[in-house]
Amino acid sequence: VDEKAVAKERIKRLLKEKDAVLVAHYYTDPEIQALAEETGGCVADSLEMARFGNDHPAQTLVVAGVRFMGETAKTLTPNKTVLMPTLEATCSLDLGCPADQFTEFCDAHPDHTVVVYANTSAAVKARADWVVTSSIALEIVEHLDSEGHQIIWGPDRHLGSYIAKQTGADMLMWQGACIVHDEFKAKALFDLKAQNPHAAVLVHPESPESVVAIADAVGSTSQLIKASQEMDNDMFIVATDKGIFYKMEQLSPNKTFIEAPTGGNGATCRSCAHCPWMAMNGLAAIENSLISSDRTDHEVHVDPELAKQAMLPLNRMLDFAA
Ligand code: CIZ
Ligand code: SF4
Repeated sequence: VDEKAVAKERIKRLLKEKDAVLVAHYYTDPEIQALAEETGGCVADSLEMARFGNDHPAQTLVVAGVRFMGETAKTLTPNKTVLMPTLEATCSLDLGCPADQFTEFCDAHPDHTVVVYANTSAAVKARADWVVTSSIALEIVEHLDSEGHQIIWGPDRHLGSYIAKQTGADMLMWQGACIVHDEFKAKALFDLKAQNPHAAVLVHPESPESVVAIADAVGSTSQLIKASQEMDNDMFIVATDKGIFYKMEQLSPNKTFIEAPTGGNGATCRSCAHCPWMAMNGLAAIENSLISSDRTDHEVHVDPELAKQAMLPLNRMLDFAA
């Protein structure tokens, strides 16, 4: 018997029984993204995940992604039950930006407008004036800059530098990084592109500036997926989590997608183009989240006071995007 197929059938039945829908991020493993699609859920970036969960009629959301995505879902839809395959799936950006320290940083610059990336805890969002995802960060910072705001940006320093460079905005930077994107190597990428001159290089701006500099297209997950469809190249070198290949290959089955190098000469890296926390969203964990009578390892709770505060900058982003 195909154990995985059997597990998938059990999950499909459980989702129906519990009035639940599976929402998966582009960085989860291909079989999880396929399952979300087969069961009428969605595969998306963090902004679209939040919107989908909000709009979908299901009473329970199973969020296959990382902790901040579950917290955002709970913040926006407090009346729904939000489950995660594991609450231990975190993010180095979230971990590297503790709310108390970030609050101190903001308090030291009270004249600044605080813009935080979606990859943060509800407590950090609660201290912010704006939340942004990588798909809308440029437009929002451009808008704030045109109104003369000085900006505090957190937590990803590479994304922040990229936006500051593109917009010319005055930005004070928190020094966080994503352990996956931080590993892409410019020299090796340059060489790989030279060996494949017909290939286009797609880069997520959480990557180092030297890697972004080699890109033919820079953007969020959804923007890179769009670029892979619209550009004429038959090959793409992709500098973001390799989970994204599932959607790129599905949409362009005749194109070839290869990973951007994460270390020179086969050197080891901590997380070779795949987020270790996204990888925790396996079939068994999803099934457990739906059957456990004890939900302490799965159910997302956000303090209602905190949620009320975090909702303001989140809704500002959603309204701006609408
Ligand atoms: O790197 C991440 O975690 C991303 C790109 C999240 C998202 O979809 O905005
Ligand atoms: Fe965080 Fe990076 Fe993983 Fe995204 S890929 S969840 S930014 S550690």
